[in-house]
Amino acid sequence: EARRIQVRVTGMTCSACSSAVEGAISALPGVVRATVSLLQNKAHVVFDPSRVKDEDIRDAIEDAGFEAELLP
Ligand code: 9UX
Repeated sequence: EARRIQVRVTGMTCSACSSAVEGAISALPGVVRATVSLLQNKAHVVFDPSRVKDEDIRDAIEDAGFEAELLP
């Protein structure tokens, strides 16, 4: 069963930033789809929870150089 989450992402200032975040999330095994809105400072991620955890997604965004907060 796929799960979908939203993540607040701060520190993105241009479309290359949001593309980098999308790429970092998409590179994780188990991620089905990742879309990032620069204007909304938000990522939407669909993933297989048996393969990747929401904390892994947050960590990948932070490793790419941005601040990430999992939204309820
Ligand atoms: Mo362009 Mo976004 O250098 O950091 S990728 S502002």
